[in-house]
Amino acid sequence: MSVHVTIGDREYFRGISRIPFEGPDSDNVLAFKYYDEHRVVAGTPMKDHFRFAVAYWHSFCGTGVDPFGSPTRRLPWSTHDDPMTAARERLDAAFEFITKLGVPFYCFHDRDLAPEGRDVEESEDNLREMVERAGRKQAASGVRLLWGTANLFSHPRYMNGAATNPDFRVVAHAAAQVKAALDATIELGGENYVFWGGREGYLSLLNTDMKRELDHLGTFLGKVRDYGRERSFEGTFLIEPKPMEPSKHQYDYDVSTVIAFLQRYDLDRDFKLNIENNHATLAGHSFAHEIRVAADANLFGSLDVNQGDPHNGWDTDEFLHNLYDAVEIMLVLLSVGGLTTGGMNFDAKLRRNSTDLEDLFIGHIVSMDTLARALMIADRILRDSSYADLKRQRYGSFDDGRGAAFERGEIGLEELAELAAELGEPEPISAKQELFEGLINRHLR
Ligand code: XUL
Ligand code: CO
Repeated sequence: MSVHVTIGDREYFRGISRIPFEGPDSDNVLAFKYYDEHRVVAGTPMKDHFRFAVAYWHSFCGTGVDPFGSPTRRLPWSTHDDPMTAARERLDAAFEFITKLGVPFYCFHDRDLAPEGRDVEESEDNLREMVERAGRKQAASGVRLLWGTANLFSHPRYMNGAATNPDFRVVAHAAAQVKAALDATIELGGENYVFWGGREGYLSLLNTDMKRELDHLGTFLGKVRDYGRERSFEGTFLIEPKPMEPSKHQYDYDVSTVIAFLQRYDLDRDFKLNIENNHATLAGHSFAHEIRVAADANLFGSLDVNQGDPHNGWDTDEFLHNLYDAVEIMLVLLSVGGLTTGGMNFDAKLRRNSTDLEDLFIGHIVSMDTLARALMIADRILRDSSYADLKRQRYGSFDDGRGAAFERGEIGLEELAELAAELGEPEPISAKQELFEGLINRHLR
């Protein structure tokens, strides 16, 4: 990737240049210790294993504001009162950051890139101008768009939902916004288009016709798919599950719920899953579990990499730094064949009291190094240890004979029942969980 890009008149991250790879012994906080984009692991360069993407919203719009307090971070690219001037400066800062970090992709909501106007027309004009500028930045830098999405949750009109809103006029507004955001994604060569159902859910069943709302969502997504395919969008449509927040009960609760929804509304040929770690843990699952569920249904698409805090129950969107979790994720990813059109988007934000500009680099570097190190560990576990064999052996009784016939669906219930008597009481076979856990720990270096 070329580092020589036009970054506007101003340099926002002064004193920081392209982040180098210096290896595990480096003490330089602004260098990669494990992420070496060209290093080949399991036959693929690291860069292609991860397809890392910077999240526009947290990284360039996040001020540290929370329900209890004002912004803590002054963003030098967001000082202008005119929202379009601020948007142009934000784009300069974003491309300066992304190229200095050296990641291949970015992701945005329409409203991160361009401010909402007074009406639909002005909003679309704003977005068109910013898309045109972003296109020039992409061409100059080689940075690509992993996915675009529409913010259908911030504006008060969406307080009762967007595509699931009981008011048809709001559904039409949501359609206008999705159409413009999908046009923008197509224009910028986006490889995917994401739906996170921000307020698609409900607060009280007393005033909610759930069946009707879900039918509307199914119809809406089908129409978006038809529009995109007619305009030769070949990328993947993705749904990002989350169990709660901001709605009490979100319709896209978890991966299994979304799979059933996609199948029910005949969307499973065009839509896949964008899975986020902190959303998985809020649903009571692990990230690895959710990836596996999606992959087993051939519906695994992309990842929002972050992590929650194990001691509380909301979406803290921390930069992923838990090496043990990362190893589990990479074990699953390697065994399901990795990412295709998807990538790893850092849907993560700095803590409110991390206020230096360099912290944004440090958060990303730590996460990229964690995942890169986990990739090498997972690769070693799969290649040099008994892990895969031990797991396979647990199912050995289905490899031949009548177990294999059962797997092929050739043994009916009566015959199965007769076999129980014939085979006698089975000797217990240990699941060896502690052995598996120890085996993973031995390779954590
Ligand atoms: C919210 C969330 C979103 C989506 C995109 O929890 O994860 O940022 O990733 O709308
Ligand atoms: Co997300």
